[in-house]
Amino acid sequence: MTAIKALKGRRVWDSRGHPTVEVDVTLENGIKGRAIAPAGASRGTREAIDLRDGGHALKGKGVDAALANINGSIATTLVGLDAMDQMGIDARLVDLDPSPLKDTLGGNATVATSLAVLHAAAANARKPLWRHVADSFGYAPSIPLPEIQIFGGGAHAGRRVDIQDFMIMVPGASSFDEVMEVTNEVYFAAGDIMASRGNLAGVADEGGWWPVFRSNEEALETLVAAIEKAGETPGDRVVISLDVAASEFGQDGVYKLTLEDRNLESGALIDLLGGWIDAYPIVSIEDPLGEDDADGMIEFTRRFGHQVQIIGDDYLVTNAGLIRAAVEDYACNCALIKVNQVGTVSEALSAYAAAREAGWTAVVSARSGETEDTSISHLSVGLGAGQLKVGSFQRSERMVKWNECLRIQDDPGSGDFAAGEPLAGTWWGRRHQA
Ligand code: 2PG
Ligand code: MG
Repeated sequence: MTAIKALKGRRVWDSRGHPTVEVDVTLENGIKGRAIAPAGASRGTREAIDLRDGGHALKGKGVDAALANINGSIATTLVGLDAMDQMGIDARLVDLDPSPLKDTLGGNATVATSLAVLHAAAANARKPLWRHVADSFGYAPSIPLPEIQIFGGGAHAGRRVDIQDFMIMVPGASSFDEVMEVTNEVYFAAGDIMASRGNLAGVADEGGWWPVFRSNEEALETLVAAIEKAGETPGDRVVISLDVAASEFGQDGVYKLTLEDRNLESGALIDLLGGWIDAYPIVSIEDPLGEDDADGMIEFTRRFGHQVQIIGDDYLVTNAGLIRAAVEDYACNCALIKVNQVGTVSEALSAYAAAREAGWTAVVSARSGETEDTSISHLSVGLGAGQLKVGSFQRSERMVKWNECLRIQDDPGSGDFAAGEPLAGTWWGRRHQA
């Protein structure tokens, strides 16, 4: 037993310049752990809330109430408890705020606390975080296959295109370094193409190029051109992954494509995405339909689940119960894991376990509002999750997480690079790994 001696929350600032909360945990022996809460922009309605102060100051995003909870009831409850008992710590946080969305304490307060305790416990065990996670929760570590954004969109780019993330994956790479190298080539090739067409307009929230396109499909065409310009054959070593984030532009089974000025019913959106799967080397699609469109998700997965990875983000919100229901329905075949969606490490681990028990793949993911915190790089390695999504290939709150993976892979025992293994169940896996 190593007791928590003190817990302190402070206000720091995220990659969008908004306030967020950081927690320092100090153990009785002086060892410390620290974590920062990230923040989403395209948030599921069933995810833990970020407690914000509202009002005019700081665009309503002040975190005084969340900090008061950390420095008040959370500190009072956790001081004296064993930091090595993550499940016990998280259970106390849940006791303190049993509301489904953590609207009393705030998911931002609980996630920073829970992760800071995990960091302190790892330091106390004299282990890097990834190894502490692997050892404590019984997983075999591996270096993840990244999903890296080339163009932003949706809520991360002033809704300039409807689709939120146009990403690449490099499952044909033989190392994480090779993924970084290929991504650099494709990312800058995409920028060069946009510059030459006179439509380069900066970067979006996660560092991907700001999308000046006339249609969603023009983004896909440009992405294919960028892969080719980088000297690659699309669909070979490099493939495409999309986060449609459909809840952002659809409700009650009707989807409004603003850029193309048309409304699509669920079935028509499924057909449109299916056409893209046929025409482009797409291997993974996240939230193809809205969080309220279970029938659409089930139909989409029935039609395309044997070809592509179908990720639930807003649809599952890192919630073990929702994942089990979606497994039952076959409404997707992969879970996105964002600790702050559910609010504690233990609950995120339950969600991860539920996905794995079903034979699903999983992607550990950042939020669009991020910081220098690298916890998720360690979680993806320590859980052997196989995949990691942190945004693009620019801006330090993104690069710090890719760079951390490069450091972790030099640690003995951090496992092999997952490469294309997580995509074994897709068309890519069947073509390349037979
Ligand atoms: C997502 C995330 C990250 P946000 O939808 O997967 O891209 O976005 O953090 O805004 O929810
Ligand atoms: Mg998403």
